[in-house]
Amino acid sequence: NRLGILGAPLTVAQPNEGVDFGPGSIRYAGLFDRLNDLGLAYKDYGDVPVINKRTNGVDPKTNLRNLDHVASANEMIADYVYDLKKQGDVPLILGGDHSIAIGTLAGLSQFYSNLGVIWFDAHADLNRGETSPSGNIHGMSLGVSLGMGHERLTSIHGQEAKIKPEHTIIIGARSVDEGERQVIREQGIRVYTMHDIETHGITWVMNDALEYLNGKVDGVHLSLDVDGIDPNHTPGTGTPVVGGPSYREAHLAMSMLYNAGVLTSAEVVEVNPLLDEGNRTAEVAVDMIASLYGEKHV
Ligand code: DIR
Ligand code: MN
Ligand code: MN
Ligand code: MN
Repeated sequence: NRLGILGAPLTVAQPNEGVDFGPGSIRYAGLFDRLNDLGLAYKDYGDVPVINKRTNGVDPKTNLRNLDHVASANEMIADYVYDLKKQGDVPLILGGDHSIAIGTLAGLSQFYSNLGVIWFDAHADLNRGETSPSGNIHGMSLGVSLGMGHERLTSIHGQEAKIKPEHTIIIGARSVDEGERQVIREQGIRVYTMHDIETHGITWVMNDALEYLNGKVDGVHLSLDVDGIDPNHTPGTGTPVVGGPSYREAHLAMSMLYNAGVLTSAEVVEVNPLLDEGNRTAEVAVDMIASLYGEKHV
């Protein structure tokens, strides 16, 4: 099927300006050339016209920043993803900060009753206002999609949870808050930490993750936060965490997803060219995307 590419340039769910240029920086990093080389059909739907307005600080009642704008932007993103999917295209969403997963998964949820989610990230993004150390909604998007958090966010495209904890996998986690740990334990979310990657290798981790989802899900969505990769390779991102998977490990994870043939949608988020060295983080993002859609080096 044709790839449907959609930019979601939201930035106000985290503190750094510039992640709104993520979609453009990924396009300029050679995305279309690489897809052309793969002989892949695609359509670029352009960017969702989100409004990036910041209010002053955290709302003391909710401990959330910019809730109104994050919620209305994600409503719009959900609609656009829904329409793209309705066309029969395979969604590839370019962020934007990671809160856009709220919209992506809400839009996708109408097409799947048991969507598997692979959350490749240094963080767990399982906070809610009550547990967040920052009030930044990009650290809450996985939780919101699981039905936890402010009603303005969890109710986008329907009240019910968009995904299930037993179909949710986090890979690369190395910065997890106490409240998030509790959610992981209570909900039984599968997490492959850096420790697991080092102990067993990325090949084992990916095979184990794929086996875990096998037979239980009717689709698999990859949510790739570029801060999941070691910041030596992806310095252009707002909340880098040292000690992540190498370029090669991430690259292999992507090609294993391709080889498994299970992927039904993907998003790549948190590329911030204003924090980057040249455009290298977007270039790594494009390498990962190419690998995800079947690029081989010979
Ligand atoms: C932290 C950082 N756990 C928070 N989260 C980030 O603010 O909730 N997520 N950076 O990507
Ligand atoms: Mn994230
Ligand atoms: Mn992250
Ligand atoms: Mn490659």
